[in-house]
Amino acid sequence: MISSAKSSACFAEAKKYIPGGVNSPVRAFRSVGLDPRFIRKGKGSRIYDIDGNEYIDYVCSWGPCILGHAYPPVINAVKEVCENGLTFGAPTERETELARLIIEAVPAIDRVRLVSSGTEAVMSAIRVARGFTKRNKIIKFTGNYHGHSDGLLVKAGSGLLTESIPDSGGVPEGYVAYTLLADYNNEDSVKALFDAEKDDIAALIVEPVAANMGVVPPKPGFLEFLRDITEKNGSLLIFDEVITGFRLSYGGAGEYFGVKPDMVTLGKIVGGGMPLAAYGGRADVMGVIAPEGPVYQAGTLSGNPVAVTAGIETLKALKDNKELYESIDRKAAVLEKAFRDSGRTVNRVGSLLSAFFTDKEVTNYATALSSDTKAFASYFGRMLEEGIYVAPSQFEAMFVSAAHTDEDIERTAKAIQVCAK
Ligand code: KE4
Repeated sequence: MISSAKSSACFAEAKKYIPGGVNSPVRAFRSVGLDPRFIRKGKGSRIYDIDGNEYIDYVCSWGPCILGHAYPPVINAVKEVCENGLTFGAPTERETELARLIIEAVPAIDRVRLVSSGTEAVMSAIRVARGFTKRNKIIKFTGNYHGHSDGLLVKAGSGLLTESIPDSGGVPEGYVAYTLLADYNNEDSVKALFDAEKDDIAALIVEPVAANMGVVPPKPGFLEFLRDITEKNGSLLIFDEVITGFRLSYGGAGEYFGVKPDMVTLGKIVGGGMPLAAYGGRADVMGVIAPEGPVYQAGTLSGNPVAVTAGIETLKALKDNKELYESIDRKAAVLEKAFRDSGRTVNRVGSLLSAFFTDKEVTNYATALSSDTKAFASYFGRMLEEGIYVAPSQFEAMFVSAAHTDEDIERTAKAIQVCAK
């Protein structure tokens, strides 16, 4: 048994001051029945907790750390830019540089706004879609998670699934009246909503690869179907690429699948581990945003120079080393095979994967929910004992980074074959 005495003591102390002892629910390890590990440091593929334990990390801060922890070019650039001050609330040249990098990388983005979190990016994109179309309703999919803005906390994934609170408290009925629910990979469920509401659907938002009910790939043709039905009905298609952006390829899921949405939300990797996210899309759609147009969105730290610097250095590293995508995909395939050889259901797209403790093929919310979360909790605990840190939830993804070595992958595959049976 590896010691977690210091983490447990810190967790008890934290709970005196912070609800649940954490600043984001899924970190609390509640669904796996353990005390969370308090992390002291990360370097490359490793994280180290305050009890001195070392782990191979596949959470990667829920996706941002595609280059591994403390990637030197990012750290050095951030250190340097901090010397000039942290924030001005005024435009800086670096914001334009990052905006240009994003627009060059993501086919669907003609113009982009920088914000501070994925939640803020999605909330803003939804408002822009409503402002542009002058329609009210939004379609989302059960099990998709788009951050914690009120209107989207309806049958959402990620921590809401993990904690079995699919509809958050504190959200008045009226706030979700315009949120319509469809079933992922189920074209008929989408058609039915358009048949019933077509003249008032502003947008359909989708995780092009669902990763908040565990990883659930779009079935062949599903994204093309969504592109077609939204276009036919004058609604906007929004790809929530907070996870898939710069992850599936340098151009994200849009490039990976060859489907061009009207808007894209980005987070995680785009900020290189700092609080930075973005939303963008067609020039005409983005033209409604204040001060050019009537749709308001603002932020004290939007485009913060330090966060923007981390984002620029991260995207430059990815842009100059695109072969890393093939490498991390190949490494993830080794883990996928280890899970399959252990009898697990596995979904993988690129370097994103999830193993499920169910005999069903996991293609949507209902089949994801058929997973045995107690069996997952036992697997999680055994992996932690092996020094492998995966997400403390059946309904999250495993992320492979460029820092994971072949030895890391081999050791992890061996641990999977012991722990995931
Ligand atoms: P943030 O507000 O957490 O930066 O991003 C919200 C968000 C939006 N869209 C997608 C597809 C997302 O996955 C997320 C956030 N992802 C979760 C993990 N699956 C963040 C982890 C957490 O909540 O602590």
